[in-house]
This record gives sequence, structure tokens and C-alpha cells, in this order.
Amino acid sequence: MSGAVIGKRVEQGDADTTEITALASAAGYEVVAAVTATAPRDATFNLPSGTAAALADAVESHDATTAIVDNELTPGQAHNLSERLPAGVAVYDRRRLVLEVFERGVGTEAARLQVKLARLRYELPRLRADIRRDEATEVTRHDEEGKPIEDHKRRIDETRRKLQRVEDPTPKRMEQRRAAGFDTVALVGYTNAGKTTLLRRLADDLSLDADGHSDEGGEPNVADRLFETLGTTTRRASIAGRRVLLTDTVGFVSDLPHEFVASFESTMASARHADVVLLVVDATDDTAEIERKVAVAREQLADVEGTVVPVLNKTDRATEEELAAAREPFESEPVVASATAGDLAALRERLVAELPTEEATLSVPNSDVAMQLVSWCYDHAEVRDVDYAEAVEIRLRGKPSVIAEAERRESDIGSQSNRS
Ligand SMILES: Nc1nc2c(ncn2[C@@H]2O[C@H](COP(=O)(O)OP(=O)(O)O)[C@@H](O)[C@H]2O)c(=O)[nH]1
Ligand SMILES: [Mg+2]
Repeated sequence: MSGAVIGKRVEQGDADTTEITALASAAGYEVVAAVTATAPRDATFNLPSGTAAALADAVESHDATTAIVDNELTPGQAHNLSERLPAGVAVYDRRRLVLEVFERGVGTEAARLQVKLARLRYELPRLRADIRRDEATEVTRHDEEGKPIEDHKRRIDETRRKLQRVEDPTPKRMEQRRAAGFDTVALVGYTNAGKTTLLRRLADDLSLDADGHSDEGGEPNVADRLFETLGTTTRRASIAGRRVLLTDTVGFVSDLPHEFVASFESTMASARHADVVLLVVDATDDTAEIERKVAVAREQLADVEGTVVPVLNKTDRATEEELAAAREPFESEPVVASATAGDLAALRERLVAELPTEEATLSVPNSDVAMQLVSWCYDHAEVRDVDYAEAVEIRLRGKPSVIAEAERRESDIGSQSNRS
């Protein structure tokens, strides 16, 4: 893991580095030190020069690869700062770090292109500044000076055109998944709450087959083909007999830079259409922080179609009192979980209880086709009871679409046996 040193300047009060640290670890950095200052804006580094010097010392003494400044840096300020640091050390501002988090987290093609566009736009003024500097030192030959900028602009145009052509597949895909008998669950929450760890735990424990092939074996079926298009952010799980697709999202970021709103929203599309949304909250945050995050989340999730289930995660690191305090900001009782310690039984139980469910009793004449229906029911729903007599009676519960399909099959069998 590469080491990073955080730098942050605030106009007043104390600089809080909690979120920038969470973002840094979400982007794969280990934060080894933080240098903060309360001071007015400074034109050279956007940090007081004493703070810039302390940042350089910390980078050097920890042998860090990256300096992350939790403020915006103009291209010139980033350059000035990197001149102060050991050679080869990267200088990131907050936007650059958020870009990297998004690059790791996006699933769909549309979201990937949105992030690519945001990155190209972020880079353009920086490229211009580099070229101006080279010109000043006459490194660039004059007949080439415009070319890198033109190339870069062309890539922006290309990406924008591609983006217009890709249709957001989310609603259609969610519909296909539902039709194939999957319940859809999305994990949302702030960075570092434990979404990805929870997703892995839920999927790993219960995935039918790690390589993504059908549990029935043999020819790939519809479900397998859907599975091929999932990407890395969606995993399959089987929970209490229900086939579930779990989707990770990039997560909420405070003061999201406006050029990332589109990418953020395209990753949230999967949450908007999911049957259940697990809102993952870090129980080790203090109550005021949890309150603030839950309020933002509630606003962001106002238009979701499914049920929002709050999950208090990392409870292995909270005392009883902390846990009691952490529960307070929630309207509905949160599920208490630990993605790294504990068995997640309570979470699975709550999840299944929140999935849309219907019950039905089917009745068909006793025959081979009736047996086929029984076996279909076992594969697609929870069979409570089967009564074999002159008629076969099946009591089952499951997804509404599965129950509807079972009833359709029941009436097909009924009309066939009426004809014969
Ligand atoms: N102690 C503890 N650590 C956790 C738990 N869940 C996640 N973590 C850690 O918290 C960090 C962030 O987790 P991650 O799943 O990447 O969060 P995400 O940003 O929401 O996807 C990682 O270092 C995890 O190992 C938990 O229940 N308990
Ligand atoms: Mg994650």
C-alpha cells in the first residue's frame, strides 16, 4: 500500500481530517501523517508556507508516495508544492482523490465514461499549465505546442459522444434481473462505512458458485448470461432460498465537486431501482456525525423505489454506550452488524424480511406435470408445504413475480387437463 500524507487548511476552527482519510483509504492509500493549519488562503500553495514545509518533512520522514491536500489546488499551486517535495511524490487535491475513488468504484459503462470525462476535464487546465511552464523554459518546440491540448480536447469530445450513445442500462437491466427471479439489493453509505466488505461477506458466504456459473451446471442459462454483464460491483448471493444480486455503490462524499455529480448519480441508479437499499453507517462515528450523515442519506434516497434498511456496521469497535448513542439518529431500528467480526445472521434475516414477498397456495391434478411444478417451486421460491392427494397442493412464498409465474403455470396445467 502506498503511504500518503494529508495536508489541510481551514479558515477557522480545527481542521477535521476524518473524511479525507476515509477517501484516501478508499482509494488504496495508507494515511501515515496529517498536517493541518488554520489560516487565510495563500497564493503559493493554498497552505501557509510553514505548513507546506511541514508537509514536505512528513512526506520525507515517512517515505510517502503521495501528498493529499484536502483543499482545491490550482495547477500552479500543485506545481509549487511538488517542487517542495522529494522527486516523484504525487500531489493530489481533494478532487483528484475523489476521481480516483470513483474510478475504482463505478460499475456501468455510462458511469465509467462519466468519470473518464470528469478526469479529462480536470486534467485540461493542468496540461495547459505544464505546457506554459515548458514554453517558459523552452523545452517544447514551437511547432508542437498546440498539439497536446488539441489531442486532449479531442479525447474529451470523443468521450462526450460515446456517453451520448450509451443508454443507461440500469432500469432495463434491473427489470431483466427481476424477471429472471433475482431480488436486487444495493449497498449505499459514506466512504469507509464498510459497504464493500459487507458485500463480499454476504456474497462469499453464500454464493452458489464462485466462478459465476449456474448452480444447476450444464448449459449457461438466462441467469448466467445476466451474470456475465454484472461487472465487478455486483455479486450474487443466495439468502434463505432467495437469489439476490448485491450491488455496491461509490458512496456519498461530502461537498461532492459539481463535475462528479453525474458520475455519482449514474452509480446511484442501481440503488434507485433496487428492492432493498442497505444504508451502511459506521457505528464508530460520533452521534453528531451519524446524525449528519443519516440526514444527507435520507435526502439522497428520497426517490428510491425499494425499502431503505439502515445498517450500523463496525459494531465490534463500539462499546454498549456508543452503540446506544449511535442508534438514536435512526427513524427505524437499524440492523446491528460487523462485517469483519460476527456472522451477519441478523442482517440476512432482516434483509429477507424486507424483500417483497407474497404467498400463494397452488392446486393442480396429481400428474407428472404437477411434479414438475413442485420442483420448479422448490427452485424459485420457499415451499412451506406440499400435500399430495388426488390434487397436489403447494403452499409457497417468494418474490411477487415468482408467485405470479407459479400461478400462471398452475393455470396452464389446469387448462391442459380440462382439455384432455
Ligand atoms: N472493525 C471493523 N472494520 C471494518 C468493518 N467493516 C469494514 N471495516 C473496515 O473499514 C474499512 C472500509 O471498509 P470498506 O468496505 O472498504 O468501506 P466502503 O468504503 O464503505 O466500501 C476497511 O479497512 C475495512 O476492513 C467492521 O465491521 N469492523
Ligand atoms: Mg467500497
